[in-house]
Amino acid sequence: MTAADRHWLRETLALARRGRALASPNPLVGAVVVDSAGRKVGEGFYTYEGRKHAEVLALEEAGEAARGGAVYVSLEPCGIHGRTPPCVDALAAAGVSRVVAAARDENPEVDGVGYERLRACGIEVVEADGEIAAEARRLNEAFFHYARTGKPLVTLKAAVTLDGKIAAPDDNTGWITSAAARAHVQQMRHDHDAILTGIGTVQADDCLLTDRSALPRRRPLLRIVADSLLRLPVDSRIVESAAGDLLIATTSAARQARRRLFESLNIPMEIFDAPAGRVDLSALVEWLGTQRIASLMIETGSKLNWGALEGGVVDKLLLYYAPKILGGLDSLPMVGGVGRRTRAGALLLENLKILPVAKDEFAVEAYVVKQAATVP
Ligand code: AOF
Ligand code: ZN
Repeated sequence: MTAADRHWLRETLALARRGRALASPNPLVGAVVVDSAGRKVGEGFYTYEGRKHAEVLALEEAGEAARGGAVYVSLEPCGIHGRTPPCVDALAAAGVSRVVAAARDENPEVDGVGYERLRACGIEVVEADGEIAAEARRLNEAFFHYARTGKPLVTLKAAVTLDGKIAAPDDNTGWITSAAARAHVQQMRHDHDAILTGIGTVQADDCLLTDRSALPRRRPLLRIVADSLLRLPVDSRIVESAAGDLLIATTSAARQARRRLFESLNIPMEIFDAPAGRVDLSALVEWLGTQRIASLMIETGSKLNWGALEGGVVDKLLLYYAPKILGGLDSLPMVGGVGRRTRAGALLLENLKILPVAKDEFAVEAYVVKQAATVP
């Protein structure tokens, strides 16, 4: 790969990002066509409603100028018939001589097929590696996870003090982290299809859980409250602001009268029964996959954080740390419940990354090591 290749690939990544919240449950993809003289003659990015893949949009813009040129794309071009004909056919028909791609398509239906078919057509294929490949992979990590498992990628987000506390015993108003960290969280909500909290958090915080990034999105952020007994107050802000974007995950133990009340408010409920009257989070996550939800973030309290981690549904953590210490045995830890009783039994994390947020603030991103021990 040349410096020019890297430059154009970076541009495809920027283009792909223009599809944020507009492409799911399909991938974020950007493409650039460069003619044989090294000039950009076409570009495109994917949106689900627009249907046409990024490569096709870029080729359409380039027209005849694509002949003999190169196509840069943030994701391996598809070699299959889906909602559209295969992009490899469009690339071959356009007479492109070279394709440079930032990441393989880990969608099992597609993986590797695109490159193979392009090479079979006599087109030179260059696969990126290093930083750019990692960034491109990361851009579609939820899509890849969803394509592989049929389930959304689940990210647990929390804002904590340096000693891991999320709430003080005597007041629960205001925020732990700064405005900069909260702006990050809004961007994160924007990148997700759904968000989950628990009834306890709604009762304590009267949270809204909306995407307030002010950026466009194809589907509203689906707000989900896990509420086994349907105790959700009808005058809570989350219920009052519901506009087809609120779902209650409940159990069959909830009273009929409460169920009828939410039915009369047109708020959908789904039953996911687990032992001890709890909401079955694994079943919820699986069901969300059938609803074409590719990413779920969890923003909740100690109890549900534990339930989600112990239940093995969390794939990834994003922890925002504030330069504060609360201390005390009465303040709430990020993860409550009974916890693991031995150090050897601790939940393990890997691939940690520290993300700078503001002066004296950072976030830690980490992936949950899937262990047999998390399966009850
Ligand atoms: C996209 N946009 O720009 C590219 C994709 O039939 P579809 O449209 O649902 O897409 C089938 C697959 O094509 C998709 O899952 C992905 O693996 C691959 N490439 N998809 O939506 C694009 N280049
Ligand atoms: Zn395609």
